[in-house]
Parts: sequence; C-alpha cells; structure tokens
Amino acid sequence: MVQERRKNGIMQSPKNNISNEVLGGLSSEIPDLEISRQPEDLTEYGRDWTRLYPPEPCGIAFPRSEEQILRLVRWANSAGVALVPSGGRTGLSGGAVAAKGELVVSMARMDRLLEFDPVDRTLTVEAGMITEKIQQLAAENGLMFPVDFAAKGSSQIGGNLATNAGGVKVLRYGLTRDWVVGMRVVTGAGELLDVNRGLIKNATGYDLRHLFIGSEGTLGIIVSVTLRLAEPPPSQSVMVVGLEGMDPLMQVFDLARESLTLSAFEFFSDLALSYVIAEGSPRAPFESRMPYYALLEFDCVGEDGEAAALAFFERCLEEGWIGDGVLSQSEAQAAELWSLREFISERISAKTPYKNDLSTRISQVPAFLHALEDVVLSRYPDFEVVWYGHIGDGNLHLNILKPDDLSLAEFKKACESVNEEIFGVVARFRGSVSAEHGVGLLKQPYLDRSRDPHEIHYLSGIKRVFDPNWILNPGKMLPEA
Ligand code: 2HG
Ligand code: ZN
Repeated sequence: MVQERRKNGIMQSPKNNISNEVLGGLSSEIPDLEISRQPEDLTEYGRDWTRLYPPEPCGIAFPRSEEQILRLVRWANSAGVALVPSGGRTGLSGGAVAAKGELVVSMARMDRLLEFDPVDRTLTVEAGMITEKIQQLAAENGLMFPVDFAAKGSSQIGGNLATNAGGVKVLRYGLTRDWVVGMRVVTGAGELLDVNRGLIKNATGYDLRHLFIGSEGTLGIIVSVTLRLAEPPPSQSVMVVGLEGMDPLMQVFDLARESLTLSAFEFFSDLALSYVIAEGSPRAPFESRMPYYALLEFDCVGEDGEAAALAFFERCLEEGWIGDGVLSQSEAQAAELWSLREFISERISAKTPYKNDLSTRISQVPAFLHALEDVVLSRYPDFEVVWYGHIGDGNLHLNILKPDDLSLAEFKKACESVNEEIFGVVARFRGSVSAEHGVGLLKQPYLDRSRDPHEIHYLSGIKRVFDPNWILNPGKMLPEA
C-alpha cells in the first residue's frame, strides 16, 4: 500500500487507497472510461460553489456515452461505490460535493447537440451542455430558452434539471421543470429510462420526468434532455429604482404588474450594491444611495412602451414609494443595470457567505421580510447581512458574510445557531428553506422544516425504488441510509 502511494506520488487517505484497488476494477470493467486522480481535479471536481466542505473524492470519471454511464452505475452497485453526479458545480447547497471518498461522475465530456426540431420547437442535448450554449442555439434558430441566471456561463443543463433551476425570469417563464419535455436517465439501479419522449400530452400515469427534475442526483444520472423553446419576447427595457424601505417594494411590484408586462422583478440591498460597485465596474445606477433597490425588466416597444414606463415611474415617485430611478436607453445600459443584480453572488463570494435561500407566497412577502429583518437585527448585530432575491417569486437570498477575524468553523456555528429562528419564521409563513438552490448537504438537516414526516417517508421510499443500494449522492437531500 505504501509502495502504491509512492508510485502514484499522491498523498492519499486509507479510504482512498481502498478505492484505488476498487477503481482498478472499474478500469478493467470499462477500459476506455477516462478517470482522473490528479490532485487538482480531485479538488476542482469534488466541490461546488459552497466552499464549506473540503472536497475528498476518490476519483473523477468522465464518461463519454450513455453506454459508459450505464456500465459505470452497474459496476458501482456491485462494488458498493457511492457516485456523485456532477455538472457545472455552480450549486450553492453542496449537492455536487464529494466529501466522503465518493467517485464523481462528471458530465463535462457529454455536451453534444443531438437534435433541433423546428416543427416541435425542441432542442435535444446531452446533459453536460452549458446553459448559455443552449440559449445561443435557441437564439440561432429564432427561438429562446428562457431559463436564465448569473451562473449560466458555467452551469450545465443536467444540473439545471437536477436542481430545477429558477433564476431571474421565473416570474414570466417559470422554472426549468416547465421546459422539459423529455429526458434519458440512468437510474441508480442501473436501468436506462427514456422518459416522455418529447410529448406535450402524455396522460399515461405518473410523470417520472418530474421526479427526476429537482432530485439532486439522488435517483438517477440524467444523460440527455429534450427542451421546449419559447418565442422571444418583444424588445425589453430595464429600470432600477431606489426604495426607502421594504414596505414600498410590494406597492411598486403591484403597480408594475398592473401597468407593465414584466419579465423580471428583482430586489437588492444597498450593502449588496456596495460590494458590486466596489471594483469600479459596474457603476451605481444613480447618484443618490437608497437602502433598497428593485430591478424591473419588461416589454417596451416604441414610444408607447416608453410612455407607459415613464408614467409608471412618475406614479411611484408621486406616491413616495421610490426616491430615484433609471430607465435603460440601450442594450448596453440594460446589461450594465442587470449586472448590478447578477454580480452580487460572485462579488460577495470572497466573504464565504452563509447562504439562506428562503421563500413564501408572494402575498406574504412584506410580513415575511419584516419578520426576518427582526431576527437578523437582533441575532446578527455584528455580521454584515446582504439581502437580495427574486422578490417577484417570493424568493429571498439572505447571505451572512464571514468577518475576517472569525474562523470558518466558528462562523458556521454562529450562523447555524440562528437557523432555528430563521426557519421558525419560514415555518410560520409556510415557506421553504430552499427556494431554488436545492437541499444538498447544507439544508439537509432542515428538510423537515419544509416537508412533514409523511412526505419525507415517501421521499425515502421513492429513493429506494430508483436507487435500492443508495449509491447515488448518499447523504444529499435525504439523510444517509
Ligand atoms: C442569484 O439569484 C443566485 O443570484 C445566487 O441564486 C444566490 O448567492 C446567492 O445566494
Ligand atoms: Zn437566485
């Protein structure tokens, strides 16, 4: 064993040495399967954007075909090796983290376009295709893939399905779930399913599509996907307005829904803005600084569109709901305004934020925000708390930033001690402890705050049906078997 360690030149834990032998068996079983044990790959592919869990995978497999995935999953069942299905690893709940010697199954080599069908208006692609590439392919064909979020340049469509990704256009276009008409999946039991086959109508019993969507790689490995594409909207404008407090937020939202055709209604606090503009680009939207900001994107065609936008803006000013604002005059300006919102997550990442991704029904948002604000002010007086989110969907991102002088462990403990109260508020408002980021490892201990014991019992039962040996992403979403 010692010799083997020296031979590989990698310092490995005993667990990984055991896996060394086992992995040798995998190479004999599937000789052309690419497997990496390079330290930099183990680090990179063993983690996602959470950064709270040290990566420790035993290896990274890069399958290139459905057949290889099928054989890999069958081998994992017989060898008793846990697999972590892995996309672009942009997740924020640790769903793609391999911290316990698992074998990561990266979909990076499976990113081909399989078919575009202009009549069905569908795109069939392998699961490793980057989200932005799908948007481009749709646009090249005069159509649109409307699921959109800041991580689109790195995230993969398989991961989008596995987490039922939301993002900034849910208000108008819904979630990833709404655009999936077919998928091919290798179940944890090692069977290939061809689910729904591109059909719009298919009333033949349980729709398995919707079990795999949002299952966080715990039921199967998604191999390829058929997506419906949308008609692009008319030309869009972006407006950013400054708000004195949280109360006017919903009044502005109500009026905007009534008088404009909204594609997005986003929200962020001044602290979020400070982090985004700290490096000089993008710039603040206007001179005055306000405690909160809302970003609206909406249809704006010609002079009539512009007039409606200005009338909306003036009414908000007259009512005293907003203190300032700006309306984009070009696509470049619209993009710069969008970056004020979309860059937040990346610009605060150096502060190792502890993330909460909470939701309630839209009608409950104002009271929900106040109740959370009370907890935050009384329990985190020393921490910087950054508020932002998709307020038009009732979804709030609450990021607590780590002070430089606190260790990661101390910081995590301090945040977790407040979770009881945060999740108490969520429970009171019948909300969710994970609106769009998934449960993964981070929210696993809190699953019972959003799902009752009967539901969790059924979820575990479903897991057992598709993954009887519990080899797919064990410990994520559901507790370890
Ligand atoms: C966003 O809305 C993403 O920008 C990331 O969902 C949220 O970093 C976060 O908490
Ligand atoms: Zn978000």
